[in-house]
Amino acid sequence: MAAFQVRSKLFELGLQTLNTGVREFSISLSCASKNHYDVLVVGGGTGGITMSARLKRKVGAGNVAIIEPSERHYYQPIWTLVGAGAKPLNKSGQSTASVIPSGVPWIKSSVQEFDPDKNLVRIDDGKEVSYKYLIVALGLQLQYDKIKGLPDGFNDTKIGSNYSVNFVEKTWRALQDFREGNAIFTFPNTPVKCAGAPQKIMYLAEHYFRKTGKRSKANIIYNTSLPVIFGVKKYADALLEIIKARNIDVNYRLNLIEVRTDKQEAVFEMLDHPGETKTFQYEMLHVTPPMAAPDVIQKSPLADTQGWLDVDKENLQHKRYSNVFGIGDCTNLPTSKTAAAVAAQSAILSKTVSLVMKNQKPTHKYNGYTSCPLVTAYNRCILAEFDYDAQPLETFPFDQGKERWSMFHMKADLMPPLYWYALLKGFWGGPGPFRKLMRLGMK
Ligand code: FAD
Ligand code: UQ1
Repeated sequence: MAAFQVRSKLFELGLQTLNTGVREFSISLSCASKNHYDVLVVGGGTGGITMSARLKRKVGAGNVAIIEPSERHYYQPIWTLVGAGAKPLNKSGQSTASVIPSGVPWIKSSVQEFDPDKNLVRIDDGKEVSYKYLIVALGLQLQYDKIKGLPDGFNDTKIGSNYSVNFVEKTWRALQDFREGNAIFTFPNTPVKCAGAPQKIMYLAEHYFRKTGKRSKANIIYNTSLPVIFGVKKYADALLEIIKARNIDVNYRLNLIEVRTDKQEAVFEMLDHPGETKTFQYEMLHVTPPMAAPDVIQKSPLADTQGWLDVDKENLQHKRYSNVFGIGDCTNLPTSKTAAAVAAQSAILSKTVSLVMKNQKPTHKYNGYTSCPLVTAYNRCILAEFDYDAQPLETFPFDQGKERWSMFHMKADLMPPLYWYALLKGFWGGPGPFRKLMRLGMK
C-alpha cells in the first residue's frame, strides 16, 4: 500500500514536471511568435488572474494571454496581519508562473501604451500586442513620493506601511520598538484600496500595546482626510463605539504631507483650513499612501476625467470602446476597491464578455458588492459587506456589525485558501448565492 502511494506520488510529480515543462515551452513559444490574441488580459493581480481563469474556460487557453511584469503574485489582504506580526510575509506570495492558468501564455512585460482605436497595446520593448477583446486589470499605483520625506523616510524604524510588500514588515518592527509617545495612523486624501485597512492596523496596535503592557504609555491617534470614520453608517457607529471604549483619538480632515525623520515629526494639512498645517510628534507612524490610477491608464483614451478606467457600473464594459472591459482597483466603479469586490465583479464580467462575444447586449448587473473585514483585535473582526448605495449586504444570518471571533478566523484562516484555490481559479464569484441560501425565510 505504502509502495503504491509512493509510486503514485512519483507519477503525480512526473506529470507535474511534464505539465510545467509544456507550459514553460508554450509561454516562450507564444512570446516569441504570437502577437494577437482573442482575449488579452493586462495585469496579473487578483482581477487579471481571476478573469484569465474564467475566460480560458470560454475560449481555450491558447486564445487568452496575460501581460504582467512581476515574478510574484501577492495576497495583499493578509498584509494587515503581517504588519501586526500575526502572519509571516513569505506566505503571502506565490510565483506568478504558478497562478497563471496552465496553457495561458504569460507575456512578462509592462503595458506602456493603450491604442484602443487600433485594438492593440504597446509593451516594454515597443512590441505591439493586438486583441479582439481586452480586459484591463492593472490595479492602482501607490504614491509614497507625494509625501515629502518619503519613501526615504522608511529607513527610520519608527515608520511602516502595510500597503507595500517593501514596508509592511517595518510596521511590525515599529510596533515592537514602541516605547512611549504617539502612535499615529493616517488615511490619505485620495481613493484607496481596502478603505478599512488604514484603521485595522490601529486596532491591532492598540491590542498589541495592551498585551505587552505598553498601553498606558501610548497615545493612539487616527488622522484621516475623510469627514467620517467609515462610509457605511452601520459599521461607522460600531467603530466609533470601539474607538471610544479604547480611548483612541480621531482627527478628521487631516492629510499627511510631510515626514521629518530627524525630528520624528509628521506634518498634516488641514483640509478644511486651506494653507494651515498641524504637526505631530510620533513614536510610531503607519502611513497609508496617496493612491491613483496607473499612469498608463491616466494618459490613455480609456481614462475618465480623474484618470480611472471608465467603465459602465453595471456591466463593466468600457463606456466608449465596446471590446474593452475593466475589473478591480483600476476602474471608476463607485464602490470600495477590494478583492471581495473583484470576486463579485468577475462573475458579472464573464457573463458580459460572453454575451458581447455573441453580439448580444450584456444583461447581468453588478450591484457594487464589496466587503471589508474590519479586524478590531488579534481575535476579533467586524465583517462589513455593502453595495453601491452604502447599504449593508450581509452574508451571515447574524448581526455582522458586532465584533466576532468567528469573523476573525474567517479573515485570517479561511480567506487565504478561498483566494488561492477558488477566486484565482475562477470559481468564486462572491458570496451572493450563499447569502440567499443563508437568509432563506428571513427578512
Ligand atoms: P492588483 O491585485 O493590485 O493587481 C494589479 C496587477 O497589475 C499587478 O500584478 C501589477 O504588477 C500589474 N500591473 C501594474 N501596471 C502594469 C502594467 N503597466 N502592465 C502590466 N501589468 C501591470 N481586499 C479584500 O477583499 N479584503 C481585505 O481584507 C483586503 N485587505 C487589504 C489590505 C491591504 C493592506 C491591502 C494593500 C489591500 C487589501 N485588499 C483587501 C484589497 C485587495 O488586495 C485589492 O483590492 C485587490 O488585490 C485588487 O485587485 P486588482 O487586480 O485590481 O489589482
Ligand atoms: C471575499 O470574497 C474576498 O475575496 C476572496 C475577500 O478577499 C480576501 C474578503 O476579504 C471577503 C470578506 C470576501 C467575502 C466572502 C465571504 C465569505 C463573506
